[in-house]
Amino acid sequence: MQHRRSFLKKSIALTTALPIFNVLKSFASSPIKASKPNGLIVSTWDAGIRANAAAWKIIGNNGTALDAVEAGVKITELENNCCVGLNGRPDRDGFVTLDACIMDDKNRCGSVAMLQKIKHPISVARAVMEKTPHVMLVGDGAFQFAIKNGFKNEWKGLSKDSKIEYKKWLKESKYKPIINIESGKRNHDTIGMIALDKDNNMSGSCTTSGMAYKLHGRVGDSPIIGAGLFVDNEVGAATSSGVGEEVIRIAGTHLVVELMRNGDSPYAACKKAVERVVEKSPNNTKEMQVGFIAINKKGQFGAYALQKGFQYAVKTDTYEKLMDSDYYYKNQREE
Ligand code: SD4
Repeated sequence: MQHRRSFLKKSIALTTALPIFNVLKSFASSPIKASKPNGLIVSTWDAGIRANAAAWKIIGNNGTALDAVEAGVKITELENNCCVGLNGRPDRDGFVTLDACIMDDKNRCGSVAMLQKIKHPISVARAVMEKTPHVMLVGDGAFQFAIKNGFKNEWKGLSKDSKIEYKKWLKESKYKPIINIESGKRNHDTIGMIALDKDNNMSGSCTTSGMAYKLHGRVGDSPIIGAGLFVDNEVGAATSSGVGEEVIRIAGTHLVVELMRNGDSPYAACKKAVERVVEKSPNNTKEMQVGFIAINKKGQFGAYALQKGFQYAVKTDTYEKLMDSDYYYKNQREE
């Protein structure tokens, strides 16, 4: 596994090799004047670096964005430090329940929610898309479908780290999502990835164990097309991370794509979607994180979040970098 510091060194080296990127502030959107990249992958959080590398093996070899976004996030579904798959944190009753979805350039989409015991929910979501007339399967139905389609029950109980964290949590049993989920050495519990391949087609994927210690049965934004992920091959693609309820409320990624359709850059569209969260939420948005990332058909990318700390990983044929997203609550977080 690549250490973040060594990656950052590498990205500085890459930035130096590409003068046009030197003028970028780390949270800026992609450069308007840069020529269109020959393939582009953007994904949420620092785990995105490793996921992008796996996805690039496909796009770099003229593969499809669809294959790339599945292969990329499968890497994250196996990691222990990212809490996305079966190593993730449980709900309040001790069950690890997984949500995932995928969408391609032909408006096809597939999704699973509250799926248990399966290592690669993203691949089950793809099977829903490709093998059924439906978009979404949930719970035991999703599990039975997975088993019938060759997936294995690979549940071996809570991971060592999840067990320790869960025991600690049980002492107070308070549901209080932590901004950027920076608890201990394991952080985040979601990866969203959006990609443009060399044939100029886009796809996206999103997979998560959901908010830690949620109510049993709770489903977040990540498996919901138009909330956690949306792709329109004529326009662009977007995915989200953070408190899913806030993203669902505004149909977040559909909003981002529609804003891009109306002429906004990926950065501007993500920013407006975050502002919409603040405007519409009945909750205190100062106490939570929501972040969006987006790409468009011109190969530009952008991101915006409620709070400091939202990161996203970008990969093209000549460029790779972990970016700090711009964010809404500047004064509040910097005080
Ligand atoms: C959810 N959006 O289940 C996910 C959680 C997340 O980083 O993104 N965590 O609401």
